[in-house]
Amino acid sequence: RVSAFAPNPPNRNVQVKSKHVLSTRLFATVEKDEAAVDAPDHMPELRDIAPTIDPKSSNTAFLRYMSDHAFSVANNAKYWNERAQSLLSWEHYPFTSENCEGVVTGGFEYGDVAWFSGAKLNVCYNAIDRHVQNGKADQVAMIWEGDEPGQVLKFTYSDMLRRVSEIANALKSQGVKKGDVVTIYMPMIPQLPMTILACARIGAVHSVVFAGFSSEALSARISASKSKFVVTTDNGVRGGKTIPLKKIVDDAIERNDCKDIVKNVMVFERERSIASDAVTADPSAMNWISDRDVNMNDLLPKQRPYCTPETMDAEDELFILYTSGSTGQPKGLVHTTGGYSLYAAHTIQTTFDLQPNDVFACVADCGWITGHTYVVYAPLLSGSTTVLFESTPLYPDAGRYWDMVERHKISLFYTAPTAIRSLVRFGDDIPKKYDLSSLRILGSVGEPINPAAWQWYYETVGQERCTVVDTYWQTETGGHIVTNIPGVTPMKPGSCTLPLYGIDLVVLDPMTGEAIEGNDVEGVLAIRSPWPGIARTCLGDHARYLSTYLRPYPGYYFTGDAVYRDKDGFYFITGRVDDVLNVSGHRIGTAEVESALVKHPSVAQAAVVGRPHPIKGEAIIAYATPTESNTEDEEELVKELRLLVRSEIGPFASPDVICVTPSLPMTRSGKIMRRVLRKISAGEADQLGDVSTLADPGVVDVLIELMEKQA
Ligand code: 6R9
Repeated sequence: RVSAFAPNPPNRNVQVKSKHVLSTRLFATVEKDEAAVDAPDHMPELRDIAPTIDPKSSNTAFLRYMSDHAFSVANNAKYWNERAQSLLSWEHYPFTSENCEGVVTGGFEYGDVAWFSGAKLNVCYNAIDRHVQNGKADQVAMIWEGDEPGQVLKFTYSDMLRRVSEIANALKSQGVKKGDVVTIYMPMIPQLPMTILACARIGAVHSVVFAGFSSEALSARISASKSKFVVTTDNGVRGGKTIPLKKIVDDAIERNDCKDIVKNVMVFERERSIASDAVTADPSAMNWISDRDVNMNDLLPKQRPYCTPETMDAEDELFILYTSGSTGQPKGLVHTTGGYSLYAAHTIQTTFDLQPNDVFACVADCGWITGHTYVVYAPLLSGSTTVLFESTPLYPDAGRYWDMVERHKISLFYTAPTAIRSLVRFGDDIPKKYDLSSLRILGSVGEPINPAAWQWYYETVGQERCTVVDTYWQTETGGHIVTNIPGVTPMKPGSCTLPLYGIDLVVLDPMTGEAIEGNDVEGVLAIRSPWPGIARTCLGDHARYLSTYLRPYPGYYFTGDAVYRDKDGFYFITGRVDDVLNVSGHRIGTAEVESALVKHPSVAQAAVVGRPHPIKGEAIIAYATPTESNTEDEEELVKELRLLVRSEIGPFASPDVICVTPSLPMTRSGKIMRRVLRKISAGEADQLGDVSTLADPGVVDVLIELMEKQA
């Protein structure tokens, strides 16, 4: 059993001093027979383990949270106006504490939200220069932990200023201008965050593509963003394996219309970038295309190590990040300069109680939003020390994280439940071998954390001394939106607990779209009013932005997640309601995998569903029906399909099971009944429910038999 009220470090963060307006909404109790309301069926254990919270016994910090939260929601513009002035340095800030009119304009009707428009700042200046100017020139800004343990580089804030400036000037020398999109396809070497910041410095819009994506996926993202510039490395190294990134970039540019789009590929040599004594790689080994490719390691020594930061409007685009949705096409979400950076700084300081002397290790890859916000922007905007981790939790063994915690005296550690689950298997002795006394707060992100993983994280890693923060958010939200706050709000295992300041969270009835009041209720999760970190549009497709997020429930931002609000008002995310899977904390659209499968000439139709997986959260189960003319051997076909998914999306999207079937469960109107496939995949064929609308009910038995063979 875990205690809900483990000792929390006091939060020294100063929130807006508000009049104490007590929110009653959180504890509005509903008169209902408690036993009559079931927990979401796939999370029964959570209800079991989650203790009841008696509001009367709540500490003052918690009561203060409630009043601050209520204040921040009721006075949205005023609240963020204060945060903006205290957390960022603006070149020009047209609002005053007395007058915050215009701090936020637009809304959810047209999706024309703008924060602080007219205000000017540079995010890179805020992440580096101001710390150099304020006495932190020699403080370590970034610790790089390479793939091999002990392969460490440290960069002070003044090192960062020089390095980022050199890269910024190198980008300029290649013709990159304010507003240009720069695609970054790089491994987790120091030059990755530095290139991100260099783009921000000169006002270029970065589009980081996770280096696990295939050449086709990279190509689609370059093409969609019309990105003339690509920055990459010769190779990436992870878990001892070398990945030829430049070669993948070369292949990507051969695909779609990228040959006409990409003018310039800037290549870092990984070895030369991390070791000053490394020898120059042989250009012929890198398939050098002389009128297109530029060697960054040759270019950098020629650059002046100072570059003047570009003045940007708060609403200028800062970056694009592609994420999966319910169609085959990934969405390029656009984040803007002022709102995003404010939200990054605000959330890390609130959720992680981040202090300047903290060593913050978020072990996510910079190719995902978690890496953007909590490896790069948030810790550096806050003037602390960030850790950049190139390897995996299991390389060279399952003690890698804890070894790193000990060596770097990491105080705040942030990972995903899937990584925790993969380590639990190796037992308690491994973390116990290391000195973990530097740890203060442990974070979880990406998917709901199951009780067993939570307990292990809290007891074995955190030694019942550290707060575990379960941070719920999305690529679209820019930063945390629902999480407990150390020393302020209580932990509840499996629950991301309560909304952060400024987030007006609602549970909607999925059918009527009405907000559901009271507690012990289920519905879909939505937000009532804009916050600074919200993505502003989908690149080149605002209609898609509206139809995905703002039109499904008019007046609200729709997260796509289902939620249960328990009797204490605490939130439990119960899974996505769209066709998006969460595999090892990675968002994968079933439609993306399906469109990859049907590219095979022998496949007539494909359907992809998720099924619970003990480590990955969800496993990908694919069903494919062969064309009538297909003569291919089944085993061969499955092999080819697997390769196809790897080459269309990336190895991380490779299905766990590919089942070749003569037919799929279709309704008479020709729709695939995924509900049926999900149940069969999960081995719950006895709970199929109503299948009377199936065109051919006989298909069910065929599929059950096929699935049993797979197991
Ligand atoms: C940050 C990130 C977003 C989706 C989101 C939800 C799931 C993230 C969670 C969580 C339960 C948490 N999710 N954090 N579910 N508890 N603490 O992961 O962004 O890749 O865009 O995924 O991940 O389903 O909608 P992204």
